[in-house]
Amino acid sequence: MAENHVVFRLRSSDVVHGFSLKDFGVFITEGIQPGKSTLVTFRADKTGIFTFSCNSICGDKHENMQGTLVVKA
Ligand SMILES: [Cu+2]
Repeated sequence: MAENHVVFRLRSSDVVHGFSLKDFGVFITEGIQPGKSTLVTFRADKTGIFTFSCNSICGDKHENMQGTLVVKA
């Protein structure tokens, strides 16, 4: 397995959420169902600071559901 192969296991404890990491072409379209794990894999083939966010309308705080992924060499 290559060093830059990344696996995220995404889970929700309340409602259906989404996940988007557009810089690496990652888009969860079927939603992250509560109580289930959704695996996301991608190759972190570039370094930098990248934004990920929820791409499923999940409630009042949906717009705040984002974070940063830091990929270092
Ligand atoms: Cu959301």
